[in-house]
Amino acid sequence: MEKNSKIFVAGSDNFIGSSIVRALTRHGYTNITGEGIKEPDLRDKEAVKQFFKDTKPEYVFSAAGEIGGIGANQETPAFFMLDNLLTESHIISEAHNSGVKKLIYLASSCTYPKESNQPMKPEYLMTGPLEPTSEFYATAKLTGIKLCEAYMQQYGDSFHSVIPANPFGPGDSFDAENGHVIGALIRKIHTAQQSRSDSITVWGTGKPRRDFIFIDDLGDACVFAMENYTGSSPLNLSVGEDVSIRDLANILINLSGFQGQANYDLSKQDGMAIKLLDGSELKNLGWRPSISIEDGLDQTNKWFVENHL
Ligand code: GFB
Repeated sequence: MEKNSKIFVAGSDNFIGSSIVRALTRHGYTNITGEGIKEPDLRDKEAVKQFFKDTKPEYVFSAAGEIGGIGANQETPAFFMLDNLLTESHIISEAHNSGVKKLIYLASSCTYPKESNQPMKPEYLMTGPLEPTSEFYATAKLTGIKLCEAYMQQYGDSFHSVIPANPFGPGDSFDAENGHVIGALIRKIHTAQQSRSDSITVWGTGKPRRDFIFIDDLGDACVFAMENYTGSSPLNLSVGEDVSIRDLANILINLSGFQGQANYDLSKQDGMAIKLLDGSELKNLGWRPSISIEDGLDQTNKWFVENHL
């Protein structure tokens, strides 16, 4: 990819897509097309077709599709599944039809089986049933991985999938009901502080372990994958470290100075017991994160205080 190559980030307005746009800019790429309001309605096949015909991007990141936390995935599974199926199939097929040189498809760690061995390696995909709380979204994301492989097999297209760890950071959703755990807990802690409540509610047992990646490191890793990855199986984008939800809640409580306690709501689902991605291939290729998870959580908490309170 040259610094003036024409690049399309599908989903440039969302949490992950916007981090890819920022990373491209940091790395000196100057020719990003279809950004923000110039992006076509990705659920509309004809609009996507016309966009590719008109703009002819050379490189594409497919980061579109609705995302949400464990609660939102259970509330609106059809919405998540359909939005992701439509957007990814339109982007990937039109990227092929217009002769895109390389495409990076953003999948999700929930594509791994519920009872997967840990840390999770790409060869474990499709070796067992999915986690029920996210199986519909995960099925759409698995389809995207397989669609890239199918184009690679049938036409020799350079369409590659990446599987990110759970992203967090400034710009995330901080919705207490629909966001992912870090955004939701930061919101709950500050709401409790404001209302002088002495506790917050954390869903589930606190025992699940998750592998988190700071959003700007994820954007950077996506650009790195576009520049360096040529493999046919998905590439995990992970630092390769996990933390329990209980420890995470305690870190966030300490960061905010909240004096109350965490109560665990056992009527809420835990989801997968552990999701830890094997990050060795990314490391062997030479990628390193720029920030520790602790510093990333501190930045995220500060960003929330400055932008949402
Ligand atoms: O972040 P989260 O929704 O993602 O939840 P998943 C992670 C863990 O935190 C789960 C617990 O064990 C939750 O039960 N948790 C505790 C909370 N309190 C809260 C809270 O207030 N809000 C939330 N959201 N969680 C999602 C999938 O699963 O991961 C998506 O549903 C996607 O499809 C995403 O793949 C990356 O890792 O459990």
